[in-house]
Amino acid sequence: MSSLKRKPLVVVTRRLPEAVEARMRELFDTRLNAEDKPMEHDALAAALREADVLVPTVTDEIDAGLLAQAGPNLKLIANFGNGVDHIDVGTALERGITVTNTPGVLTEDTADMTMALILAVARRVAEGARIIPDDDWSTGWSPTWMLGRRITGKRLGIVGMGRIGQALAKRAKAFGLSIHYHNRRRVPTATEQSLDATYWESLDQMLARVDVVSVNCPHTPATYHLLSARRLKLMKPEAIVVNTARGEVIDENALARLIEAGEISGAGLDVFEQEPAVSPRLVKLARAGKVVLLPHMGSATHESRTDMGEKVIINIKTFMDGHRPPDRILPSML
Ligand code: 8YV
Repeated sequence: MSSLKRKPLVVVTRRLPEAVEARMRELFDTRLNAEDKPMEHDALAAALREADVLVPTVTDEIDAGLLAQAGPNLKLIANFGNGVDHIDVGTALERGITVTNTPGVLTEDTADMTMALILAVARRVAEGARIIPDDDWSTGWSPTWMLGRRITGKRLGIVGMGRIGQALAKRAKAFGLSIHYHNRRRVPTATEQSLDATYWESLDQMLARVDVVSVNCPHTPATYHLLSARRLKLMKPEAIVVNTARGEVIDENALARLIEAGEISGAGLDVFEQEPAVSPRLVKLARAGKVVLLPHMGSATHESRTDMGEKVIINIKTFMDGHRPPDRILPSML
């Protein structure tokens, strides 16, 4: 787009790290959300009507109805976050609105959290961590108490071998897990070799053979309930599932049902189908020590969140200077 004479009006829907907000205020006519309350539908509509640039997060549902209310100035939605499934990107693009995201900078932290969930479920870390504060350790140590499962020597099946999937594979390999993966496209041979990774064209066949399944693919129409009830039933009863991607990729009800029935051993979930609402069945399973539930914390480090903000700024600045922003979402990615 051609450069504006005035500073662009940038509306940020949630509070961002201080350094990011300060820099945005220097560069743009920035409207911040000091209270950090999620913006209601009407407030979002008003922002879309006025702004040159909107900076939303995963907590803002930017659907076709809202986009229809966008004003003529809105030319860029610079999402703070990698996943853009909360934005109707197709409609935005049709209306001439560019959409960008923040890939790459949260890869390592999200992979760390995935590994943490695998360990937490297999070794009962969350359950164990509650025992001393709850004053429940009166009987002391016992040879047969709080036994979990060894992860070394087990098979990990990664669903989605993008940046985060590969970063997880590196970590898991160091923990002695063998790496298996399913992806739309097979990754280059050199990548497979460096990770000792086995490709499974058939997700069904991989699910039946691994001990840990990790979801690391984006949520798109093609991945909605990819782990359906039918597929989850293929898993071994001693296997566990972890998800740090998007809740919608797993049929959450089916997962809860299978864990309740002892047909899947447990799960570690950082994301949910109806965030911030979490199914009471999952909460009950968490209380029973069968699942570990985290409130969408995969990229929650000071470093990731600052770097994500930096990416948002670079995307806005390059766009406003009349160049293609580095992290555009292209129709082929949807
Ligand atoms: C972010 C995420 O915290 O980047 C993503 O896709 O899921 C999270 O790591 C969130 O999306 C920020 O909007």
